[in-house]
Amino acid sequence: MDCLFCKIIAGEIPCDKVYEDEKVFAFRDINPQAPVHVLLVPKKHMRNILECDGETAAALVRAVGAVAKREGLEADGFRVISNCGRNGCQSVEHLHVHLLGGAQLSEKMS
Ligand code: DGP
Repeated sequence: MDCLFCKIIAGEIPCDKVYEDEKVFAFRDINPQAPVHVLLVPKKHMRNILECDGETAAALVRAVGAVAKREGLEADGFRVISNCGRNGCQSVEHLHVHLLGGAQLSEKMS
């Protein structure tokens, strides 16, 4: 399968990895939109949130918490986004969660 994030998880494409557990892999976004911008992806390929099972969703949420604490975002907060499909502007078809923080973010989300 020709999937960019599968290749990053497999180590075939370099990344700035920040976290890994049995189900989740996390690395810094190549085009950061905030001082902290981490992408969390399930190791198992799935296209988007519509294909996500409960176990993977739980693992992603746990990993978001772990990375947010590790990155020092606990006190001031952060934002979690998962773009889905064309209208959601999803550009990589491997489910990913953006974790953004480290500064005051815009009130606008659209
Ligand atoms: P989205 O637009 O929600 O599909 O977000 C995809 C994100 O992936 C986008 O913010 C940029 C990031 N990205 C794309 N290619 C690479 C890459 O090769 N390495 C890293 N670290 N991030 C990438």
